[in-house]
Amino acid sequence: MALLTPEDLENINRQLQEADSAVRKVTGLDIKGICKDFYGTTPCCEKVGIVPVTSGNGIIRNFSASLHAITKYFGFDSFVTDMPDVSGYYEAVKNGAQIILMADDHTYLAHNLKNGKIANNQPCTGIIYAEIASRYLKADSKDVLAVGLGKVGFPGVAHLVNKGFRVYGYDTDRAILEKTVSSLGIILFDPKKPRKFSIIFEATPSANTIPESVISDNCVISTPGIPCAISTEIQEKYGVKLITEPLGIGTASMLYSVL
Ligand code: NAI
Ligand code: PYL
Ligand code: MG
Repeated sequence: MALLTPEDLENINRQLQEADSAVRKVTGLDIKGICKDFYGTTPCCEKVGIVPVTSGNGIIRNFSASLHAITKYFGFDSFVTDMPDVSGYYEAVKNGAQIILMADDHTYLAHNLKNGKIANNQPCTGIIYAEIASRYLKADSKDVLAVGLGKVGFPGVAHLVNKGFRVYGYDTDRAILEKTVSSLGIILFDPKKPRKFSIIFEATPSANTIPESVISDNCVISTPGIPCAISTEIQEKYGVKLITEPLGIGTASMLYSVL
């Protein structure tokens, strides 16, 4: 998994507020409203224990503090444990956590100890960014371009197909592209035969993956991918409504999915 850097997470509250404002402009709802409507759940004083994990590449500076700020932004009572790992897990439970948030280098989970529900950040992120894109109020059709069909992108594309959207998919990995086309019945997008889209969903670890040839004026690009799929210049040139944020939207999706 591509790992976040402390720099990705700086000013997380400002990044969340900007993303929330963009989501409201695109869909008419804020992130909370989307999650509540999509999952049919509402937080009700669940206490969230955030447990730092030292395995693999170790603790990422700003990661736990960002989760603390994110959970508070979405109205949860939360705390970061003093200890990491097993001791931290024990501390979280002993201090009344109902939901555990913790991540190693491969899996970031939310586990509700009361109802047993558990969520993985990758599908939860792909699905919520796809859901936001699918609610674009000014979309000119139900055609979507999806770039990046991996652990985040594939669940998001599956969600769009289930919602009746016509997905044109692209991935630089030919095997992944062909597997997705055959398993989800999406249309293989050929970059040599571009066309414009008003809805674009991107989930890759590469920069500048969306060519100008597919960007229509005032389109929405919903992308959890880090670094960003388009440059600021392109965003301004086409008036792109960009939905992107490094951790909070995906975390909200996880939390609402385990309530
Ligand atoms: P992955 O490696 O499973 O999938 C990425 C896919 O993108 C691969 O299939 C790869 O072949 C494809 N790809 C790479 N460069 C490409 C290009 N230039 N054009 C087209 N396809 C390209 O990675 P995963 O786990 O799906 O994560 C994707 C991105 O989302 C990563 O940058 C990750 O850091 C980020 N992420 C962001 C989150 C958020 O909340 N903002 C949450 C989780 C992941
Ligand atoms: C969940 C993020 C989104 C993108 N990449 C994922 C990532 O960076 N995962 C690693 C998270 C490691 C956290 C570390 C800590 O500080 O507890 N174990
Ligand atoms: Mg996010």
